[in-house]
Amino acid sequence: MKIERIELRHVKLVLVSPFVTSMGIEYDEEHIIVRVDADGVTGWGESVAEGTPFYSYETVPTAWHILKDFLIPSILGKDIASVDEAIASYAKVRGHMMAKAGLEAALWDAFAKTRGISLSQMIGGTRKKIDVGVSIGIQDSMAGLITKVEGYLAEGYKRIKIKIAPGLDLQFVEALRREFPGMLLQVDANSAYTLNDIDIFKKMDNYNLSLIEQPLGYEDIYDHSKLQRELKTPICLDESIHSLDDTRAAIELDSCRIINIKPGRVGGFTESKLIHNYCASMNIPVWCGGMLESGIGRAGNVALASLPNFTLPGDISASKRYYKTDIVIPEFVVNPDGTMDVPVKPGIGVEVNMRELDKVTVRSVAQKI
Ligand code: OSB
Ligand code: MG
Repeated sequence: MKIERIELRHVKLVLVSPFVTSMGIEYDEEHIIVRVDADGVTGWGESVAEGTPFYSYETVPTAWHILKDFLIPSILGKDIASVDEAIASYAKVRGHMMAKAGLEAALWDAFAKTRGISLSQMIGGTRKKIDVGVSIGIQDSMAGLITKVEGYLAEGYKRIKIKIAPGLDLQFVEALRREFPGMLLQVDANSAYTLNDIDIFKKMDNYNLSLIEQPLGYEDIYDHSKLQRELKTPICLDESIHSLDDTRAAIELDSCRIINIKPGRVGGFTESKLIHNYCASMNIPVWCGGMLESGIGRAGNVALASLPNFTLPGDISASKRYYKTDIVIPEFVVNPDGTMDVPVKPGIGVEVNMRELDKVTVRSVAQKI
């Protein structure tokens, strides 16, 4: 596949409601949309680096720089036979997983379209529908949180995840458990605690949570092993896992018993699959995390979550849970039974809504041969 042109678009999408976490408050989401034109097909990807370096050190400007000055020049004009070949040509770039994942996603889409198969098929997916959950930011009031959860359960979502932060934790878990005794419930701390907070987690251990996501340091693997030892509830790592090697360290140290795979955080679908396969061999369930993606990134997450060891519902929600209008047609919807259909058309399986994409584009740059 001859790589003829690659375009980057810095997009800014306004969230339907602000998203509050231990990292701060987000009103809109800035990402980079990557477009690759090759052999008469167009591939689309989304780099989930955000406007701020609070979840990850990467930001839109750092990812833009790495894409424009290193990753794109390494493949532009080349005739590439596989995604692996593209990855090999920029392998010497260290880190910058979100930048890499955006480009890799566009290449996967282009290759799948060339072969006339869906992205799910292309990466080894086996499911036609995936189970989905929803990630709820920190709410102002308990009543407000309960109303939100009721609404999402009524829409079919199979599990609820709430964000927690010191002082905004046990009371929410306690109230939700009282109100919804049987629902699948999990919490995400985004690294807001230390081992000094162990008593909070020992108390949380009594509420039958499916998992506790990333309670400790954002690069930590060792302290999580000390915490996991004291808990029945599985710890799930998000921020700390950037590769298969991190995954192996975390599983071998028993730092977590579940892994959240975000293709953006680990450099793309290729590394995601390696992590998925390793976890399957170790009986470690995985689920697909989210970064408030537009429909382009969401399509990739849906395809990834169709792999067999994605046995827990992902942070993959309907387009309308995030944005008034998505940039793909059709938008992603949740079925009444809490599943989402895996697109069957070639590549990402949805059309890019160019009018809407133009509206949310802040700046763009294209390189061609
Ligand atoms: O920690 O999983 C996270 C969103 C942005 C950054 C980090 C996280 C999240 C979410 C939202 O939890 C998941 C989604 O619905 O996209
Ligand atoms: Mg998380």
